[in-house]
Amino acid sequence: MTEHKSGFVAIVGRPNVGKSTLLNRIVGQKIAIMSDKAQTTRNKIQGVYTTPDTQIVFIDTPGIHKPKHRLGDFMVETAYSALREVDVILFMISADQKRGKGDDFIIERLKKSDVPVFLIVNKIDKVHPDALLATIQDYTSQMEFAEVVPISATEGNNFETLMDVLVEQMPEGPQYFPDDQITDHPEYFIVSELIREKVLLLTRDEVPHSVAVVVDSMKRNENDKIHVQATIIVERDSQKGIIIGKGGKMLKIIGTKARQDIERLLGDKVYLELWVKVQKDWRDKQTYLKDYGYRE
Ligand code: GDP
Ligand code: K
Ligand code: MG
Repeated sequence: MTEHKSGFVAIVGRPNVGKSTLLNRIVGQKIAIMSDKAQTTRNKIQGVYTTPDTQIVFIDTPGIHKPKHRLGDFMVETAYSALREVDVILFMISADQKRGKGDDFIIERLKKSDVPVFLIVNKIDKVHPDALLATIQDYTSQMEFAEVVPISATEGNNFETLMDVLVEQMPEGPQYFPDDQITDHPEYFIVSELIREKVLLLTRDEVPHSVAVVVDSMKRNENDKIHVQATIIVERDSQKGIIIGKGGKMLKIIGTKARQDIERLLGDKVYLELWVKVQKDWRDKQTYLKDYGYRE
């Protein structure tokens, strides 16, 4: 009889290399938020992969980057504290991008880590095999990797291989989470991320990433729908105006799109009530971070 294996895996890499896409493929459901905008994923999200003899807990870290303000510091801190707790680190790069300062910044930190690092070269569907080889050579000349796995997170190329080598690296250990649990965050968090994603998508560059969404309550109402009340928090009145839109038009679109996603997630009819609130300079107020869900 083989022993049960379990362990923790951190996915690090520059924004937009495909970390959330891979995580979603692994857990098979939309949890981490995908977007073309950088740093959409702020929180430490755990997706859990469970088979009868293995459980792997994934941590999708926020983009590791040089901090610009205190929220940035906090994000970097969270990312690095996560790295010390794991059994394997997946360093993801995009095959169609040259190694840049952001990658070097991460490599310098990974070199100091005792944890085995896998180089995951994503988006191989976008490049010629020769270019892929050159990229791999460039990275492997920078540091030693326990494994190098080229993949396409969207197409699924080499996905099974990646899972096989990951499972191989997992130490003996118990099943931490029940079979059906794919994230340790309450539904509140996922719902707030879905709403935040819609705000960012629909307002494009007019509303900055500092926008936060807090789910105030979720309960079943008399019409047998899940009644969700949530507040969108921005820093300026002008941003509030953009989110609400002329005659409330924009907020209505945000609400409709978010509701459809939440219904898909919960498998239930949803009544979504959205509020918009201005909270000046909240990014620099460390004490507020906890309230907005940035602490574990
Ligand atoms: P993250 O910031 O690292 O979490 O990146 P995301 O998972 O949000 O992906 C950023 C963008 O790259 C999205 O538009 C994805 O659809 C796209 N993407 C991710 N993986 C692949 C891939 O393997 N091939 C291609 N062509 N696009 C990808
Ligand atoms: K992203
Ligand atoms: Mg992401």
